[in-house]
Amino acid sequence: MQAIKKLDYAQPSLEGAIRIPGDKSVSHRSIMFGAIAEGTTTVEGFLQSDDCLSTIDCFQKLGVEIAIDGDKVKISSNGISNWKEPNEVLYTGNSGTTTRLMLGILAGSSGSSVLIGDESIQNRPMRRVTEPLKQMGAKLIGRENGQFTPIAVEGTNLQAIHYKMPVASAQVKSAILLAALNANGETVVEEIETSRDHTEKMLQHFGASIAVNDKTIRLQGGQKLKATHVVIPGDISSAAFFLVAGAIVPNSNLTLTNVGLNPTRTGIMDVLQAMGASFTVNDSENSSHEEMGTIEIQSSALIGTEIGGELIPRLIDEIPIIALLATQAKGKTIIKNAEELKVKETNRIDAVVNELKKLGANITATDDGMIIEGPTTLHGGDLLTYGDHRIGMMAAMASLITTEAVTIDNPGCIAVSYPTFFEDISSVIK
Ligand code: SPQ
Repeated sequence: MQAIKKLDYAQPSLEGAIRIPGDKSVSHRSIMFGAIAEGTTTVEGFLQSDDCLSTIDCFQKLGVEIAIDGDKVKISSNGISNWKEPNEVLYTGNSGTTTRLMLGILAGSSGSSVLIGDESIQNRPMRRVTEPLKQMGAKLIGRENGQFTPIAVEGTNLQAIHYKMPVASAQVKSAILLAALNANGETVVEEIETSRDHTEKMLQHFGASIAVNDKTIRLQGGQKLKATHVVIPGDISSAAFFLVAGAIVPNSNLTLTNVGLNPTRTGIMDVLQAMGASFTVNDSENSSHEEMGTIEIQSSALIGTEIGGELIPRLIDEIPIIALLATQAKGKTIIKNAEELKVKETNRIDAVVNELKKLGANITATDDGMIIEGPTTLHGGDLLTYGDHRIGMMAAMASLITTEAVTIDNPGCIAVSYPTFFEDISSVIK
C-alpha cells in the first residue's frame, strides 16, 4: 500500500531562497564519463536521487569503485576496457537516461550484461536507441526486437555511422555518441531539433575532441577520456517548480541559486518571459563548461502563450508545471509538437490533463500537446502521480493555490529527481 500525502497549505505566500540541487542529467553523465575514463574523477554538486543512484549501482556492478560523501563523489576506474563482466543484472530503476545511455556505453565494451528497469521503464521505447546501435554493429537482444527491456548486450567492436535522428532526443544522441567513442571511424549525428547538449559539453570537459556545427555533431572513435573534476550546476527542471510557484502564488518573492542555465535547457525562462512573469537572472559559466546563475522571481499577472517547435526539447520536462502555470494566465495557452510526452515515465499529456481537470482547470488534450484556457480558480481534489515525479511535483505546486486541500498518492516517486522537494517547499512558506 503506497502512502497518500495530504497537502493543505492554506493559500500561503512564498518568500526566501532555495539552493537548487544538482542537475540529474549532468549527474548521470559525470558518473558514466568518470567510469569510462582511466583514473580518479571527482564530482561536486552531485544529485543523490534514486535515478542517479541507479547509475552508480550499475557501474559498481561493473567493478568501478565509487564513493559517495553527500554531494561529492569519487570514481576510481581502470577504464572501460578493464570493467568486470557483471554477475548480476544491471537494474536501472525508473531512469530512462541510465537505461538508454548504458546501452550505448555497453555496446562497445568488452563484456556481456543484461539491463532491466522498473515497470515504467519496461514500457518505454528502446528501439530508438537499439536500432542505431545495431547499425553500428552492436549485439543487442530485447523484447519485441529490441523495443523493450530486459535487453541483453554483448560488447563488440563497433563501426562509426552517419545517423539522422528521427526524434529530438538527448538520450538517443548521447547513446550514439557514447558508443561512437569506442567505434572505428568518425560518427556523425544530425539532430532534427537541438536537444540538451550535456554529453557534448562533458566529452570536451573529459578531453575528447568533438565538432558541433548547428545540428550536426562529429566524433572520432578511439579517443580516450581523461579523468577530471566535475562541478554540477543545479537542475533547472527542479527549479522550474519553484519558478512557477513564485510566479503564481500571490505575494511571493523567491530567489533560486545555483541554477543550471545551459541554453539547451532554458525554454522555461522563454515561456515565463512570453507570459509576462516578473524575474531577473544573473548568470556566469562554471568550470565544467556549464552556465549557471541566480534567478529572482515575483508573482505577477500572466498572459497565455503558444509553445512549440524548437522550444519543445528545451523545456520538455517542464511541460507538466507549465500547464499549471497556464491555468493562471489570462487567455489561451497552446502547447504543440510535444508528442514525446507520451513516452516519458507515464503518458504526460493524459496525466496532466486528467489531474488538472480534477481541480477544475479548463484544459484539453490534443494529439501533440494540450490547450489551456485561464485564469481559473482551482479547488481541491485527490490526485494521482502515476508514479511520475514530475506529475507529483506539479500536483504539489497546484496545492499552493487551491481553495481546498489536495492529496497525492505515492509522493515517494518524487525522490527520483528531487529528494528534498517537500523540505524546500516548507522552507519558503510564509
Ligand atoms: O531519465 P528519464 O527517466 O528519461 O527522465 C526524464 C525526466 O523527466 O526527468 C524524462 F522522463 O528526463 C529526460 C529528458 O526528458 C532526461 C534526458 C537526458 O538526461 O538526456 C533527456 C530527455 O529525454 P529525451 O528522450 O528527450 O532524450
